[in-house]
Amino acid sequence: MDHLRSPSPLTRRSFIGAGLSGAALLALAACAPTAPFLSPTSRAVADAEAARKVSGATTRLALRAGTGTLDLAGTIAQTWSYGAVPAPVIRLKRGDTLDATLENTMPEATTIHWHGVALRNDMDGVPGVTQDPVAAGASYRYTFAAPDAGTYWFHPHVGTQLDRGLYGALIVEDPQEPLAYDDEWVVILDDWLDGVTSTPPKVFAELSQGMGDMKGMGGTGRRMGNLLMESASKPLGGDAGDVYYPHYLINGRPPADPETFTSAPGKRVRIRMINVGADTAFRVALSGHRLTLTHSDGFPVDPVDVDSVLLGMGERYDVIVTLGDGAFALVAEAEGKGARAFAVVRTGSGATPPVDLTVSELSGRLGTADTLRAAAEVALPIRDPDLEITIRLRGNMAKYNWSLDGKPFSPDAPMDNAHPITAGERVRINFVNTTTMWHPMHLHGHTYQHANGGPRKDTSIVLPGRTLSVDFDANNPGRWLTHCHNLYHGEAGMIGALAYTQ
Ligand SMILES: [Cu+2]
Repeated sequence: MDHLRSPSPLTRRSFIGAGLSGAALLALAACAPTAPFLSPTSRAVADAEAARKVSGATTRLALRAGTGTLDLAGTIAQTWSYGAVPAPVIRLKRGDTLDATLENTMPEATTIHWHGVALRNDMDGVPGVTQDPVAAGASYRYTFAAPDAGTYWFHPHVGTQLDRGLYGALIVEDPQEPLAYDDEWVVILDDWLDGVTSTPPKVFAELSQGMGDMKGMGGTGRRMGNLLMESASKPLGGDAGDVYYPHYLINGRPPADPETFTSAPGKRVRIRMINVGADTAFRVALSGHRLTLTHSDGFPVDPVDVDSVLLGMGERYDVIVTLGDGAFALVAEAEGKGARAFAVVRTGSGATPPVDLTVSELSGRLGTADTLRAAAEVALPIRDPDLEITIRLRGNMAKYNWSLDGKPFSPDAPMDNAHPITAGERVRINFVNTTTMWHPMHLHGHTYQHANGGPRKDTSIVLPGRTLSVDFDANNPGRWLTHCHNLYHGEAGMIGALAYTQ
């Protein structure tokens, strides 16, 4: 019955090892994939999607990515967008399915990443990891259930496309919304240069040359070409950014042509803030008002009253504000860069505030993730981690060699340095920032919780020289990136992966 015997691993190993020394054999074994990863199209991914509680409702829409223009108060910028900048807000209810067909009329391949959504892995929009890139002229259908209410957004995950006009808000409403408010505004913050002073690929090429020892930490907003030589921020622990932007936008509009939000005195408004910038943190305040911070990256927190809120790239905060009577400045300071985005809130008569209005709330109590606690209903049950992954943020401006653990991401072999995780585990990630710059670290497919009862989030500022520990439950099988959401740091290689084992 010899023909029924399984091939012996020993026999196979001795065949491979023929002629190799014991040490070489060990090295080979160390390189072999000991833990094959689940594929995005595996049964486990489909099963996880089937287990999601769905409402049965489906929202169908088309997103046409193409070339176009953006009118910046008379400056016409050539750019790429989903038709408008930002794209029209996509709204679902929790449990609804989104069925979005992307039509790519741009001159290069693209994808859409649904930032923050714990969705099925094969819809996560990461080329070479969860799908093939959508070629110029091709289409792709994204279909997934949105399991959690909250403020999310979408953008390409290809090259430097995010620093053009390719972004929009994805709002997942709670059918049993516990918050009481009269109105809701989406405030999208962006740093803009595309088609004005440069293009994102050119900026990345310049950055990639490295800045030598030229980069200082003294002042604010000194530039050289498209690069920022000085951009200091206290809450960001030093250097605030790398890129000079001629415009900062709220909902696609510069301060010279601001959006005006109208309402009435005494109304309670929920403001959903989203930082879609590539290289800019924003400090947001509404003149004459305090803000009650209620949600971080879509998930509720114990409400905290603040004067202003700091958002790194990719972060979202929801606030509730009770409006006064008059005209007010909604300002988003480009943190450490000496410029701002601006909009107007009007509930009555009065002169429109000037763009350069001194807004005292900007220097008041600042809401940041480390001041927040997860609301009880979304706090993770207390549990010791089964697995602890330490990720060291590395690199510097001189060489522009940003990486995780000194292993720059390889698009050709994206799983080479992936951290294996197993479904059901409580996983702790320690982001250790060994650099002299802050980094907004993002995890795909999960909403972790900051250690010691902190907020639920998917994108978190990690300050220079500091460590941020976050916990999550491995309950969404697949292959997931974790990366710096400074677009140019990511493009330089500051991307890693966590992958579920089979
Ligand atoms: Cu970074």
